[in-house]
Amino acid sequence: MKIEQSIIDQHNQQLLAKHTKQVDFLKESISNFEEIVSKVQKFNIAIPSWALGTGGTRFGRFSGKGEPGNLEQKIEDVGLLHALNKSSGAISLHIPWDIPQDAEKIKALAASYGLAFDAVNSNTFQDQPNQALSYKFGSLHHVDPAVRKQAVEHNIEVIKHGIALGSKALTVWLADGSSFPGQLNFREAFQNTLESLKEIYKHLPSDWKMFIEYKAFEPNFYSTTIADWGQSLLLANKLGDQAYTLVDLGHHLPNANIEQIVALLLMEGKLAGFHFNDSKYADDDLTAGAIKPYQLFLIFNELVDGMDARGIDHATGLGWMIDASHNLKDPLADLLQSVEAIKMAYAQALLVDRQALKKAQQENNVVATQEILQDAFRTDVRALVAEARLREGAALSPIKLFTDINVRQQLIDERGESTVATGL
Ligand code: PSV
Ligand code: MN
Ligand code: MN
Repeated sequence: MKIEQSIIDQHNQQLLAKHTKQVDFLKESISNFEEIVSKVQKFNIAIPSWALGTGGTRFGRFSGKGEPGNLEQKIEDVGLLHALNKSSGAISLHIPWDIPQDAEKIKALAASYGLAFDAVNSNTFQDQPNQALSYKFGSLHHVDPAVRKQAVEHNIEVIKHGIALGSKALTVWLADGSSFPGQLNFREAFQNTLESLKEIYKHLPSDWKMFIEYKAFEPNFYSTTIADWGQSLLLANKLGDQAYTLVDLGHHLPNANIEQIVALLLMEGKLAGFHFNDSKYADDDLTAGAIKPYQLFLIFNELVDGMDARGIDHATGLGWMIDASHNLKDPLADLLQSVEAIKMAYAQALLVDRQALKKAQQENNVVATQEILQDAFRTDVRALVAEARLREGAALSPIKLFTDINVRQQLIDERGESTVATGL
């Protein structure tokens, strides 16, 4: 299905009077309202192909209805999101779940929805049917060079698919690690990983980036071979200028100061970008901003500050993506909520009075620094973000329109009730 522009315009018409009042109110208090709106307008967040279906947990999976059953339908789903919010203009594919049979056709289909292809993701955490060697004990770090070679070749294959689609980055997330002390020689595992990544790196086109994702735990529970930002950065530095550290918000040990990590990676020119999600306990993959919206704001506060300091374009300089899982909510509704939360955090960070903050920091005025940050965080920017959408031709309230026209029912009518999308 496609959402016609006339449906969006009609929806906007209904909400316009109230919206205009809210915008007028905000304009009175935000002197650079126009500048912030135009930045928010340009800000897009990619959608991962694996977040379009219900994820389940290791205890069970309650399938959703009308889920996308193939790559074309996944693109259609992201197209729906993008029509509603004009902020989800790219899809990130996971190979081999999303192998495009005809790249040109798939590219044209995506373009018809205004979508580009974000980073491509390799998968060496599962064994595929007919695969020669198993990844049970890891992939790029494996003790057996033949397994490492197989995993390297898979990544090279993924790059080729990405080139055909116009992607510009490869994201490597490894499940490699150990669950018991003594199982692994840490130094050898790290060296093997580095050597494997070096092989893959050789095959990166010159305008590509390699994103190295870290994760502290799970599926292995004693050690992960790329466990934290230090280990990822070590690899990225050894690999070269095209390698960067990717921050997935759910991949840290509890209470980690992610905003500080982000600030330093950005300072070093080694921040790849993000997998946005939220969590209370671990890699919960919940809706961005659902649990810790202040943390999300503080991260964006560092991002805006650091990107401006380095002259990095906010919209295109880093990789922005969601990495979520949906066990209770409709995945599309959840993704709309995540995008909204991310854009709000971004808008609030743009509100921070940087000059006043700098001055208060210099004076060690701790009361003032808190006031300045929280003043921005506590500003209700919903109408500002909606205004940015309106100007892009998207819906004033994507969630309301999604519900009002019953997008899910339309998808069920088209695709059926018992559908299963590939995903984590
Ligand atoms: C597993 O934790 C994970 O969620 C990682 O965050 C990856 O980015 C994603 O799966 C896809 O491989
Ligand atoms: Mn991730
Ligand atoms: Mn994860």
